[in-house]
Amino acid sequence: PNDDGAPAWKPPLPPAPAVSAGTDVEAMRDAILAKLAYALGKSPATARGRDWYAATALALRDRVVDACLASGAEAVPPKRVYYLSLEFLIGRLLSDMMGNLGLAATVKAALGQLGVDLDAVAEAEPDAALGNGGLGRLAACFMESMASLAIPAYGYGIRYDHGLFRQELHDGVQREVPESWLAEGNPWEFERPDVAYAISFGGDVGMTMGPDGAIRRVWRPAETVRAVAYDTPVIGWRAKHVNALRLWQARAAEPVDLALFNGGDHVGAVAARARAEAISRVLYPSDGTPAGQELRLRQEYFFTAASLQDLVARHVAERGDLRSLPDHAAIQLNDTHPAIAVPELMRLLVDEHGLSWEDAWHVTTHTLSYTNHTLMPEALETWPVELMERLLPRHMQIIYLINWMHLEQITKHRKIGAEELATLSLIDEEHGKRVRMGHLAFLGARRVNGVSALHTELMRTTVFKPLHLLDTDRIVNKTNGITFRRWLHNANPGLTALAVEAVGEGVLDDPTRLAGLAAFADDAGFQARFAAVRRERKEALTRVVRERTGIAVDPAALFDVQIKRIHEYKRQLLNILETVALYQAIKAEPGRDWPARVKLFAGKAAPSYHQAKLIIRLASDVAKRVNADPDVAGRLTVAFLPNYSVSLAEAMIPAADLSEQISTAGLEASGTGNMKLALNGALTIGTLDGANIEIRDHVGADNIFIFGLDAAGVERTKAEPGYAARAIAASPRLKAALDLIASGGFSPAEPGRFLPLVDELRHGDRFLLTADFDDYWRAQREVDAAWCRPRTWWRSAILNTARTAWFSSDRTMREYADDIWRVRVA
Ligand code: B1H
Repeated sequence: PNDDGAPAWKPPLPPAPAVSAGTDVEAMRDAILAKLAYALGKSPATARGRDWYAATALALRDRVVDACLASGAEAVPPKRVYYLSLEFLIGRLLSDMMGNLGLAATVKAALGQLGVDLDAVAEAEPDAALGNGGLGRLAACFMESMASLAIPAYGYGIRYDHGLFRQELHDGVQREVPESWLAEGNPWEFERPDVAYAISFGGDVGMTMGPDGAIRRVWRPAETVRAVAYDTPVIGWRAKHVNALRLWQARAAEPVDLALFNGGDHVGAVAARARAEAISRVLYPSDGTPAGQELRLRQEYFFTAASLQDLVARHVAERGDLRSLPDHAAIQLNDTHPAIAVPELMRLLVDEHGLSWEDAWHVTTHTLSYTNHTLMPEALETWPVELMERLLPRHMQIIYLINWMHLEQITKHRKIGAEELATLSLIDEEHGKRVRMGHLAFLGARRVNGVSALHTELMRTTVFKPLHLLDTDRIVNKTNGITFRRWLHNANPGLTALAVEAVGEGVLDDPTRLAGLAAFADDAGFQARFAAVRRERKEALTRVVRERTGIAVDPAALFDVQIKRIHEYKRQLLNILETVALYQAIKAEPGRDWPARVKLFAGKAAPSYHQAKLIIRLASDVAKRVNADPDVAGRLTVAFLPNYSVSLAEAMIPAADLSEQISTAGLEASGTGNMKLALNGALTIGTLDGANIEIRDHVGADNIFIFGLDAAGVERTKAEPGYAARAIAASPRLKAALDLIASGGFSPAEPGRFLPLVDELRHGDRFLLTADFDDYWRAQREVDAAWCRPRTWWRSAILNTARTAWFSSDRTMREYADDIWRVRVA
């Protein structure tokens, strides 16, 4: 034992044989060669990186199919989970598939025999960026965890031709370029032309008499498109189980209007087709600002209706009676984007399958559950009644009926004022009649969940308070998680190998064994190994930074990382203000021994979000001046990395020393990047917001830098008019930073460039940057001091890795399975 009494770091065990037998390698090599020849029509001599990637993926897909057949996937399980999400931010799949099949070393060796480098092959895979940020990435982590836990599940979404835009930066100005991830085909998916459904829009609703003499409604739609399924297998850890991600592509009912075509109108002949196919053309890059577009509502209904038809057909085929649907299916609505599932399932059950309203309502409210991901007013979906009536007339009738029964139920039992009734209604009458999709999802759901403890509490006390008081059991907390296979094993093999050496192979199956690393937190030898792993990732990231920005950074410096969508509430601007203040402080006191720091930013702004785009521009302009100033050279470097993606996250997270999680308290529902960074041993500087609170509870207050107002403090401060002006007046450091920006210090050619940002802070400051600035500065200087004491820094870093096992999405999925879905986990 060393002086702390902790067991000393023991020499590493001899590595286990990586590959079981040479014949596996040869079989894999031959399988790849066969795919190259017979599926791609190429020879090793003519194959490009992309061909090797496709051949390797196809060979691996065969193994996934074998694993699927071996796991008895054909059998009917007692209950399935259906995860409906408009976004699945998957990223690349090759290392996921190799890792979970246990074939990473085999594939590397097989390609090696062919003279091909696995890393280069992996780089040829485009990211599947079918999501905006945390919400979409969460869906992807959940899919992987469900497969690893052998929970029978389908993910349902849209197969967008173009995922999230590619971000180019031209002098700091974001330009959006379409991303074409399917341009050269997708070797992972299976097209299912036989799995197709008709999806209708518009028209009107008529009446008819059923055989029982009862009146029935018939929707007579004006337009119908086809939804065609594409399945991507999702394989679990150690290939135990395989699920499918089923994404729908929109196709026209008729590919061409032959009469128009033969009449010479070659463009008009395919106009209807273009309109239909537009539904699955592009992912909305809105992220938190309602798209407010008819096409967005068409997307939402399109994939929800196709998914419900699919699962209803499966249930009828397997079980016959739809009244038993809640026993065999649990449908999770990922935010309100699929909330139209509530009236659509009612319509299917009542209009198409003849159930009574009461039976149908019982089935619906015992099958659906809803996850809320934000309480920010601008992100809460509402749709104009007028638009709903035009696009989905039968659904609007059903919504009115649900609302009438819901309000009847309340007024039957107690007297209630008009004002309170208005807060409970599905229809918001204050902003022109609009349907509140959150309310609709709440009423249709058996369980409604928040994504962190704080966020769940805020759901109960703010937006959903009136509905919560009607049924206090409905809202439950399910704190988010991340899949460790991608975010630790695959993204950081060096750290994973170190953990395996220290606490044994079992850590790969049971992340709670990471706790065993705590015993080595003070061990100098272990700290050195931990630091060496980090150093190696930082050197790799240094090369990426140089390639993407031309900026040279020192891998010995503290890497301070803020990576997430650009949004005012996430407060990248607070980080930039601190950067400017630090720049001024170093210039004022050049003699002090300032620790070397590299500030790294990455993230995309919604194309129409002007303030967010201006924040990117400011970061770039600050980088330009700071990096060129010899007075701060070697102490402060700033870089904004373009085109943040899952793949870039995988490169940045293992290289981060400091994780910036600095949102205005109460506004970040959870965060998941915070978990990935802490797991990889970055220390967090953050507010008491979202899952940061739970991260602090796990890693310990000594191993995290907390600053700023908490959610209650934010509410109190907002109630004091003029707080921004007072805060600026009280902080010379903040005032000086704002003045330098406002006077064109970073934009001499256009001094007023950043006035919209500065003015917002001086006259409003909705996100309380001014209120938190001084405490943020204090916390950052604490970071400096801690960085200068390597023994305590690495101790904290190791404890972060050791104590974040609870944030595994396996834990999250077990909680959903137990409390929400009531499905057994193998
Ligand atoms: C989250 C969104 C979101 N919350 C609308 N809400 C979108 C809303 O394109 N849109 O219209 C897209 C995304 N995304 C995030 O969900 C939260 O901000 C994070 O705090 C949370 O970690 C994540 C997963 O729960």
